[in-house]
Amino acid sequence: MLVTEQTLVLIKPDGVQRGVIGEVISRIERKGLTLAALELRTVTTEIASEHYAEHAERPFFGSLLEFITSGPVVALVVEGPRAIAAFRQLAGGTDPVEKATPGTIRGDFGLETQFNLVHGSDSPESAAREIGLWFPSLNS
Ligand code: RTP
Ligand code: MG
Repeated sequence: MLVTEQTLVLIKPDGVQRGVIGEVISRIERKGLTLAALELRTVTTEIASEHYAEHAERPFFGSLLEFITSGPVVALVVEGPRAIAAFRQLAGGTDPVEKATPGTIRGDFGLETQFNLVHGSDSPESAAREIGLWFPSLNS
């Protein structure tokens, strides 16, 4: 049996506006992953910049923060064996056309890199940091 992992998933403002909350959660559940936390929340610029701190020097950082804070997101802690890689597989590559393949969330619903619908932690270290940031009261 593989060790259970947790990963931080966001349904970004475009995903909420597009009405795919149910679709994304359904895909997570169909994969066999479970939900350990779920909240609809409009994020502050402070939390958003901490969340995406690794991109602080990138040219798209300003527009990324503007986008992520532009409306409510759904934040989830998703759990299961290899949950981090499993959700990245469900999401597909960052660019919804060039990288994500059909059958993935981004490949099925996205057109532009910035508006790629979902976020998923990319490593155990990122997952621990992001879960602590979004759900400080959660014991994991
Ligand atoms: P995420 O962190 O949101 O799960 O996405 P990711 O790992 O697949 O991609 P990452 O390189 O971490 O980029 C974070 C988010 O920034 C936006 N982005 N825009 N305009 C651009 O060239 C560009 N590149 C990245 C996307 O929203 C991406 O998901
Ligand atoms: Mg990333």
